Amino acid sequence: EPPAAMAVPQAGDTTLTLLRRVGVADPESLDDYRAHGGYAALRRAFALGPAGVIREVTDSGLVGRGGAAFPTGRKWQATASQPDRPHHLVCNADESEPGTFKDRVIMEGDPYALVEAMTIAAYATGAHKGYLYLRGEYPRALHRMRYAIDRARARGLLGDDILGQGFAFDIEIRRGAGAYICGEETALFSSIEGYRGEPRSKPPFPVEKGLFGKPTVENNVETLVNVLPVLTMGAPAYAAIGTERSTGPKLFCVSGSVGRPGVYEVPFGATLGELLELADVRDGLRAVLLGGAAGGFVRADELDIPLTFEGTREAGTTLGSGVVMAFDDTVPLPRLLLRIAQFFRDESCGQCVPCRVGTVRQEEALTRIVERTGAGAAGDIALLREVGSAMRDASICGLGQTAWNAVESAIDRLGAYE
Ligand code: L3W
Ligand code: SF4
Repeated sequence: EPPAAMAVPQAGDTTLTLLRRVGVADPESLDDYRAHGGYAALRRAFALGPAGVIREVTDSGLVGRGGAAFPTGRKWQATASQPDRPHHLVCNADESEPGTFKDRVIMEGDPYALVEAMTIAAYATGAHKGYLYLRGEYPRALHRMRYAIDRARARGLLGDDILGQGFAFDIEIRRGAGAYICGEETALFSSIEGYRGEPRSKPPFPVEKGLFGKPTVENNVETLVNVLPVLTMGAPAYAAIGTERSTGPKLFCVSGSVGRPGVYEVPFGATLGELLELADVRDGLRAVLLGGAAGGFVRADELDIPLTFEGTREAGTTLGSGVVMAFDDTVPLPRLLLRIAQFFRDESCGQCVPCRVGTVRQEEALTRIVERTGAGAAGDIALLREVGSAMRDASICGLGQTAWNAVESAIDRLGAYE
């Protein structure tokens, strides 16, 4: 059994939308991909024309799945309308948020879907070159994507005249080298351009000045593959899935104290508790980390939170990129928080002071609490709040802005040091 299928406990469920081919179709066979509905979306895209595709994506309500939920149609329209040429397409496959492994499952289990989706995004936004920035620690995904791109090219589905429609597009893979920060969209551009992976200030946004200073659409893997059902079902049918403000299906990466960890597909609006039931949550659940290291903890008595962007925001937490990490009461919370802080200190690019210094101060304070070497937890918690708010307010990019989220939520919602 291929590992991708093992990571998808729902594999074979014919009601799935995004995961329906994973573990079912042979990920190396283009014929199998087509036999399971592949390339119907691209044909519809050519029939609609670029403006028609953007209209359909806008009407579907699709928003970015990397965590920030920016409307995909608006991003595509903003790039398509730039007079500056050339336009570029970048697929952010540098999946590195702790607890996130959904993009990996797509690339390993349904690689042609990403090739087709990138082709549609390029067609809609006027790009002829696409970069797939792939996390360096994903050798199987690299192999599968490289193979799929080569096969698609050999069959006229990439190259100078795709499906005889006169549209030229090709994909180049670039591998990350292990830095979490290169998943930040502008650091990723710097990395491709051959510079250090350091984020740039926004605006200008990538849609205007992105890769090599040119208008660029950058989307996450999961965002792109959602365009396939948008086009095959049509925008109204797609928008009917989920809730009014969070439309479509969503992938969640469930791990920790559960019997069946893996990637799950549920419509937006399912509750946290329903998702954890699917994953066979164990007794003694104490807390759930939502949204990854950059997200926040919720308590075991808050499982009725609806998994939507608006529902998690109202509950004072975040959906992020879809991480659901369950912790039972055997997990030593202070050590877990220290581990998260070490991650951010390690991964800070060091470019701006609040994050470079703040992540070190945060780790030091959490170490003193764990090792009981300070003057008492209360003083260190006060220091953590001060450092945390400086990082949140004054950091250049999301890493520094969110580096204190998990610790803050553990103190305020879980009473981590009481
Ligand atoms: C045009 C405007 N474009 C914003 C674009 C912007 C970007 C997107 C979102 O991610 C998330 C965080 C965590 N005109 C625009 C515009 N845009 N205004 O919209 O932008 P932004 O800046 O809100 O967020 P971001 O920095 O792209 C922050 C999550 O990322 N995170 C980690 C994620 C990890 C993964 C993974 O491992 N797969 O996704 C860490 O913070 O949830 O919400 O494209 O250009 N006026
Ligand atoms: Fe680098 Fe941190 Fe500043 Fe982001 S917030 S630019 S990771 S130092």
